[in-house]
Order: sequence, then structure tokens, then C-alpha cells
Amino acid sequence: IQKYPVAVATWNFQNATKMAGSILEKGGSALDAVEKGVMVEEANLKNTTVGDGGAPDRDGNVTLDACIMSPDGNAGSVVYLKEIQHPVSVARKVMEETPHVMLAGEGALQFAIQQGFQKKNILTKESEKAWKEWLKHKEYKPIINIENHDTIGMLCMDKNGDIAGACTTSGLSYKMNGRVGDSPIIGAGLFLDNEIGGAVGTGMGEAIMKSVGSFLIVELMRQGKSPQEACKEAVMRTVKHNPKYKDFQVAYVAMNKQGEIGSYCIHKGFSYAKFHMGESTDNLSDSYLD
Ligand code: SD4
Repeated sequence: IQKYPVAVATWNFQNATKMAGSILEKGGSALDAVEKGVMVEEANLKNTTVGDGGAPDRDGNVTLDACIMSPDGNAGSVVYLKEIQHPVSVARKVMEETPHVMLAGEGALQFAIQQGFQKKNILTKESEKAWKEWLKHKEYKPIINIENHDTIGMLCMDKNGDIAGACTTSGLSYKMNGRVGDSPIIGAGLFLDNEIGGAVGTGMGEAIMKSVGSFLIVELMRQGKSPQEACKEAVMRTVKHNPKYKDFQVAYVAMNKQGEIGSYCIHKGFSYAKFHMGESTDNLSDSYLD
């Protein structure tokens, strides 16, 4: 069986996995494929939890988190980045053009501008209107499974069998000003080891960070677990240690070096997009709760 090239992403983001897949099929690198793939959702104004059009924090600021990892183990990340449409591309520049892994806030924005990125108002009229509606009650609770409208984490394996990953988000809607989630944290929202495989997470970032979920999954695969078993064990850590697990979602997708894919989540309803051998599919994840 030909296992690769293959692209997988959190949620039913098939436009993104198709974009990545088309790059991989032409012989492009996994790194280019994950970047260009997640950029589809960053530019999608209808997606209110990624990039342009993302929901703001409680004070009306849209602040973006993103990271990227390449097969050689290098990584780059941006947190609390404002006014930039494609944070993943800034993260890639951090990885390739600086001695650092993570840049935050004003410094990240300055760096982006130096690198030629254009400032842009990324708060759409629709997101602003929804925020103003929210301000009337200011009720803060996670909304489980906002299907098709969520953080995108992507893993790709190219024709050489090399794995890269990316993760990008505007974070939880109406979060506190300054809040950073799991998505730009290497090991939490994304991790990979090109000898073993990779993992990406979505859902309540605080729970993913507390269990260093994506790193955990890769290490479990290293010990011989399948991607599916590893994702399940990572979700069960959260279920075991967080008594409020029924109130939020945590979901993971993982891929091993053989191109096998697994996924697991707390609440039924999470699915992942996959592009493999010209075929694009939406796949419902196994879950702890129905
Ligand atoms: C965060 N994990 O900022 C992201 C949000 C997310 O589904 O994945 N929403 O916590």
C-alpha cells in the first residue's frame, strides 16, 4: 500500500487538506504543504476561530497564535499576534530567520512587518457584531464542537516520507486579554519527531497544555502504541485529572511514520479531514463520551 503523500487536519477542513495534498502530489515538501494548507483557513473569513475573521478577546482584540515544525525538528511560533492575516507564515519566518522559537505580541508584529508582512484589520463586521452581542451577557463558557469552525492543526507526510506540522488559531472566543492557548506551544498543540510521527490537538487549550498532549502522543507512539491508542491515552489523562472534562472538548489527531492515522476526543462530534491518494474524506473520531 502506498502510505504517502498524506495530509490530515483537525475538523472537516477538506479545502485545507486538498490544498496540502495538491502540493504533496506534485512532489512539494511536507513543510510547504502544511503552511499552504492551514493558510486556506487563515484566509477563510467564515472561520471565526482562525486567522482573518477570528473572534476577538473580551476587549475586542483579535490575537492569533500559530506554530510550525519541520522534519528536521526545527520549530517556530508566534503568540498574541495582532493584525496579520497569516500567523503561520510568520511562525515559519521565526523558525527560519531567527535564533528563537517563539515571538510574542508587539515584538512578533514588528518582526512580521520587517519580514514584509502587511498589517490588516482582521476583525470582520460579523465577528465584531457577534462580540457586541456577547458583551450583553458576558457569559464565558467553552462551546463544544463548533464543527467546521475551529482551530486547524495539520500534519503532512511528503513523498520522501518526511513529516511536518502546523497549528493556527485565534484561540478561544472572548478569552481574557493576553491569554495564550496550546496551539502555538510546541509539545502541546503540535509536536512531531520525524523518526516516529506527529500529533496535533484542538479544543480547550488549557487542558491540552496541562498534559503536554501532542508531545505525550508522540512519545507513546515511540513506545509502540498506534496513533489511535496514543491519542486515546492522551485524552484519558485529561479525563482522569480534570473533573470538569464533560464541559469541554479535547481532540487529537496523530500520524505515525508508516502514514497510519488515529484520533480520539472527549465528546462525539469531532472529525478530521484527510487527503490521501487523490481522495479527500471527512472522518468521525472515536470519542470517550457519546
Ligand atoms: C485554544 N485550542 O486556543 C485552541 C482553541 C481550539 O477548538 O482549538 N478551539 O485553546
